[in-house]
Amino acid sequence: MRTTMWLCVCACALLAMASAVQGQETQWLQYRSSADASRLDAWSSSRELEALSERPPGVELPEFKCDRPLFAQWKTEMVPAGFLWLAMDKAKGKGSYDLLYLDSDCDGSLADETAIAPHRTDQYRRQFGPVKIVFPGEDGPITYHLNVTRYTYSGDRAGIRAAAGGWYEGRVTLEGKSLRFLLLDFNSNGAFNDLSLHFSDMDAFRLQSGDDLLVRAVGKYMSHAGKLYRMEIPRDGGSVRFVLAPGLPMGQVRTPPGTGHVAFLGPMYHHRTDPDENDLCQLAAGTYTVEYWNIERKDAMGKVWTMSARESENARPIEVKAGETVDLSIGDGTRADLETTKSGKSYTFKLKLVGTLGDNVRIAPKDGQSSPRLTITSADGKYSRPQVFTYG
Ligand SMILES: [Ca+2]
Ligand SMILES: [Ca+2]
Repeated sequence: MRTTMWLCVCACALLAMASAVQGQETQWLQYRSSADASRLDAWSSSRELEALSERPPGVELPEFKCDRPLFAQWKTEMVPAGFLWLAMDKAKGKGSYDLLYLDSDCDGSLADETAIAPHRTDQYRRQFGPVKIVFPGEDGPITYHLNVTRYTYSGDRAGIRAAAGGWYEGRVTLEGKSLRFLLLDFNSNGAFNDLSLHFSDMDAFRLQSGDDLLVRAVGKYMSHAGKLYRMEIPRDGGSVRFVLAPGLPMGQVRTPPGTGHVAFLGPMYHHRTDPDENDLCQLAAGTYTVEYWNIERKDAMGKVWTMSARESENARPIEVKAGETVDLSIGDGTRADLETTKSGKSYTFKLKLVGTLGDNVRIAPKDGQSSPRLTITSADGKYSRPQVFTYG
């Protein structure tokens, strides 16, 4: 009996050691928060909230000091309603909106909340946070923080933005190596495992070993050092588990000659790679958008030009099927769209390069800047003047 027990204990210990070496066990992360989360390693993409002037019906409200408080919904799937209410008031009853109420206990009421003053104020902004929110969770309450900004620029440009103020970090073990891991609620919706075809609606992680830094969107999988791992992250983001995933169905993408670097983004994984000598990229079967690409070509004078596109929200997805090759339609076929608007006596010309996937393309000489030119000539030819476009 005693021998059997010892054998069991030894077997368990060996199993634990083996999984620790491979990093395939659940690895716990520590939660952090900051008003400056977006300025630290823990960046996120802030969300514009629609500011409403009408009082939301059925919501208990505090006593406001101003006549026209503002209201907004912050969308989060971490509460059954799918959003939390926030309101903005004016401490002196007039002037700027400088008090924030946020439904921090997720009970649907703002009447039980304490008014929060901004931690930073400048000519254009009132910055609040990090505001602590406690989400209800199946295994107990979940702490999260949100940073809220009220901005007022000149003219009509005023609004409310919300950005994640909390993130997770810790040391994780992968293939026996200890690495620094940061998990970011990039789309600022309270959850940490959002998968998407677009940057605007995904979460992200950073994996660092010395100078070797991997910054990627969260996916069902992760590509690291030539291997694919299944990546398990719970909705509330408290842990991560990497499981080696050999044998995933793979397809390939053929890129045009001269493609230097290409990045694919999708729910499967976020993969940055260089095509091989046959212009092919190996990719797990799935749907992706091309998050980045660049192509170098020489013109007739021998000058090298780079064409590239990055994070194009309108880019059409591509489908990679197991065992098949899909041709990537980038570079050739890019068209120039010239948009003209008239305001009073002046005209504004906007030049946009649109790729065949709908991506925003940029062309520049490899060794410097060059702006496109537009020459405007009158019908009788008496007026002719070249103009240079500026970026921005
Ligand atoms: Ca409340
Ligand atoms: Ca998220």
